[in-house]
Amino acid sequence: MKLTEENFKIDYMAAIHATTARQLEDTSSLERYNALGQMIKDYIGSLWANTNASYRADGVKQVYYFSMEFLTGKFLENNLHYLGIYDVTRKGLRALNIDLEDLIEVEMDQGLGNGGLGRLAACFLDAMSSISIPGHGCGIRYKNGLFEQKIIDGNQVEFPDRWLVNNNVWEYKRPNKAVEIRFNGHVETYMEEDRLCFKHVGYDAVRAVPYDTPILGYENNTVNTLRLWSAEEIEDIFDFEYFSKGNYLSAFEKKHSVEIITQILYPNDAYDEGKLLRLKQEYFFVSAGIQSIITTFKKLNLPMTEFSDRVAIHINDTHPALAVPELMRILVDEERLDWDTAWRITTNCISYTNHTIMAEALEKWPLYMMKDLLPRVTMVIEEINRRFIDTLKNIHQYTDENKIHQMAIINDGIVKMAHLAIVGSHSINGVAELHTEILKTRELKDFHNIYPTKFNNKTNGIMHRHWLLNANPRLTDLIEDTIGDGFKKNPIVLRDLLKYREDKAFLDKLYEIKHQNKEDLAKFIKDKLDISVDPYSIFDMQAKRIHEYKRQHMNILHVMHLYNQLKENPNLDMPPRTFIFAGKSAPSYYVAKQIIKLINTVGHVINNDKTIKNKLKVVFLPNYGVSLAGRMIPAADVSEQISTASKEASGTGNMKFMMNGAVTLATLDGANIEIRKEVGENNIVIFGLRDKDVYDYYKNGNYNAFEVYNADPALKKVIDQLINSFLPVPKDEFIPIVDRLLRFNDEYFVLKDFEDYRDAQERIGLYYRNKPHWMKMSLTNIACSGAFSADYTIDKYASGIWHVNRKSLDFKL
Ligand code: 4GP
Repeated sequence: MKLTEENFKIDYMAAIHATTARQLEDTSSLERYNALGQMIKDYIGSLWANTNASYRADGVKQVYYFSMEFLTGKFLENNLHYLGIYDVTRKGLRALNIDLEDLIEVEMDQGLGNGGLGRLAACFLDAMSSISIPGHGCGIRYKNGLFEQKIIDGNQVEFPDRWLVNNNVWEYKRPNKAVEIRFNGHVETYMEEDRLCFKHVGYDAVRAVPYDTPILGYENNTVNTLRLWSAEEIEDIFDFEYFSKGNYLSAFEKKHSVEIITQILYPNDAYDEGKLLRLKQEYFFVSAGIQSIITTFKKLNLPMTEFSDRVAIHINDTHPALAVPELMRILVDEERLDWDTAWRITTNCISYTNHTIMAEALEKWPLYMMKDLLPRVTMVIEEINRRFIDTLKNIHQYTDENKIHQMAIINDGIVKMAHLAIVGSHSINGVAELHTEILKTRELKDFHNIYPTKFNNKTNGIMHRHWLLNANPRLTDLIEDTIGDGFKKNPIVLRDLLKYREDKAFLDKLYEIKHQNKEDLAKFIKDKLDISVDPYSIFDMQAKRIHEYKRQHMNILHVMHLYNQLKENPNLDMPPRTFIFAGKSAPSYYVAKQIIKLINTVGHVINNDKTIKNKLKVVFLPNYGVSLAGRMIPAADVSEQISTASKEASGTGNMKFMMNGAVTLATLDGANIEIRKEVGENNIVIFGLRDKDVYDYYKNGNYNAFEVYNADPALKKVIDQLINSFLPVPKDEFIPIVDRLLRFNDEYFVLKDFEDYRDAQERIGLYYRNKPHWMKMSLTNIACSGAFSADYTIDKYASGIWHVNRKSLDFKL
């Protein structure tokens, strides 16, 4: 949009007065931020209205991306860039003596997600808008996002994330679009014109109220919607009888029991099986979302049979899998379609992405619980299951009762959400080539046998405009000066940078930018943690949720090994290294929390040891989230992607780091494999077991962790140091970690891969010391990262799964 500095100032002063009723000089940073947000939201308003009007006028097919998590982070900076008014805003504010950077800092992260899956959903929303796909998000407006992590005495301590405390300037509450969600009660049957009908009675009703946030496309006037649902009482009253008697707690009891549905986001990675509240949350937002989609569809005045021509519903992992029976319920009970027609529409609409093969993440619900909470929906699932088993027997001629039992949606009193999602959708995709292969040939093999064409791969992607343009303005400027700004809309053209591989002047500039970013991060670390790190050292980073399969403990054990070497020989010729960790552990995942404690304890020892001459430092940056990632990633030299092969479905941090010029140190797992294909094997450092080795060990049971431990003195030494008073903690503190590695035979092959990892780290050191060589590797990573833009991923979802068209043609891949 066009905006002059003068007009900006006029609009901004009006917004200050309207939102604060104060003079500018009397306002706080928060008020100034809110005024700016309000003003930008006003600018967006007409674009948003126009986008929706044109979708409706043309009756285009629209995508609804259902996700329990949307980790969107902040909006202000992005919205300014996308409207093309970042510079004028900055200048206009400067003229009023305000720093835009300060206002950007004030915004709180919208952290409504745990990690990869939630962040991916946010990147996908951006990409849908930016490549002009009519596509919206549907989720839950949790009052508290993922907990805030503080490190106290080396331990993770969780605090509530009150992201709404200052009001959320970007959302619109739309009470007129509220819908009713029904829980509990029972089902009555009756006949109507020869048709057996079902009625849900005696239920408890809850009001689902939508809050809409605009999702802007990049300079294309498209504004899609992220609709998050909040639970309220149907009639917002409290019990007056209790109140008059002074029993205030009871007076509000019902209100609280309803509001609790959207109070908190469940931390995952240690999935609490059978948590009723979680099931309530899942049905709550799925039912609300589908009801609102149906209302929108009905405005087109088309027969219900055309529903799947106009609507695609995507379920982000199994959490929204109740979309299958809920859509069936509405089509059959309320729209009076016959079962087969309803089933055709439902399966044509719904598609499903699997994000992990970790057993603990596979959702299962006790049948009795589901029946109690969702009596009619459970009947629908039972019918889907009955028909599915029929198909297995009659169409696929299955006679093996055992196999049928295993594949059933319901067996042994348990409802399996992955099976429901697979049976009820037309597309099932994995998120990287290897992951999809593993789904097809191992984890979901039986389903792949009967539905070979449903399975497909869509390798994840990232929002390059966020992770490059917003996070790394220095690098962005250099790229723009060198190859023009085409990469902003078409990131594959970053490949043009490959021409500069031998250009010393260019590589020097690249080095200088990385160094400045490292200086900035070093300052941040000093301010935050009072640890001095050397910006000339290798910044080696592992930033992601803490999990044994991601093997942060292998990383810190290697750091201990380097420390041991330095203690033996303080003059050891080794490039100085700073190991930087960040990530949250699920509060109930004990070993993961011990890993955090271990990193901090080792850090404490190393960082305070003067004898090693600052050659080694360890930093754990607390409260990893979108904003912190934006500070860290541009400063990374090395990106640690060291999961046990086969366990990391894709990873997306790996893509963000490479885009900012870090060299990946990786196992052949998830999207690391595709990264290697893009950059070539000389520009990535690979080590460790392959997925096949891992499966062979599991199958043959011939791995013996003790043998590996006994055979490698350096490894034995660091493991022993966990429990021999080397670390300043009680001797039994880290026994759970050692037990997992030895007594329980090292499920994730940390010991097995240790030696190879050590060698790989040595190679990293050698390459880094050869500066021109290193900068070429770094440049190659940046140049090849465009392929991982979510714009391309979404383009493939649109054509291959959703069958939707781009609404405008102003963007070409
Ligand atoms: C994550 C996977 O662990 C990660 O490999 C992948 O990149 C990401 O999804 C997006 O596809 N899974 C989750 C989860 O976040 O909660 O299962």
